[in-house]
Amino acid sequence: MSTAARTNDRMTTVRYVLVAALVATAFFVTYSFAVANNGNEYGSVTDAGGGLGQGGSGTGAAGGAGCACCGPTGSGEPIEGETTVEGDVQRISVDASAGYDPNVIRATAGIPLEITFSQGSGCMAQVMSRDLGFFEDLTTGPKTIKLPALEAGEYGFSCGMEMVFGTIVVE
Ligand SMILES: [Cu+2]
Repeated sequence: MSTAARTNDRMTTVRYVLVAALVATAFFVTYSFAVANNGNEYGSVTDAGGGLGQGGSGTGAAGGAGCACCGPTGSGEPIEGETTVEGDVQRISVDASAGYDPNVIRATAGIPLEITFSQGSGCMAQVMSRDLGFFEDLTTGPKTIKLPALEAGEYGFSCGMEMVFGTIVVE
């Protein structure tokens, strides 16, 4: 091999090494970007969880944990309760500290209904009903939901994330 050829060889090797280094760098930078972006995406998902939190709870993680600890009353085992008619209104109190107690509210048709939900947190931070059109935050204390006289039927309610349910049976 001549000196010139050997130099050429070395140049080629150097070129390969440079290209390899460039490729590696490019790959690494892309990878870092991807990881960073992924991080952001997870951030957004968490934010969305917080947003849903208006339908759920403050943070997604806490909400999930809260729901898991809603306990046996959260599993839907029926606990019946009956309203008390006082004058021209019927009332009932529901303990929303760990699932709903009662979770089956028996009410009378044709009499306005007031349901007082106790303070709730985590999974039980909000109470809502699509059937009756209410959504209340229970984190600051008990809330009384005033409903008009209802027709006979079954009306559902649930926690803000719709994981723990209750029923109002109007007869
Ligand atoms: Cu919930």
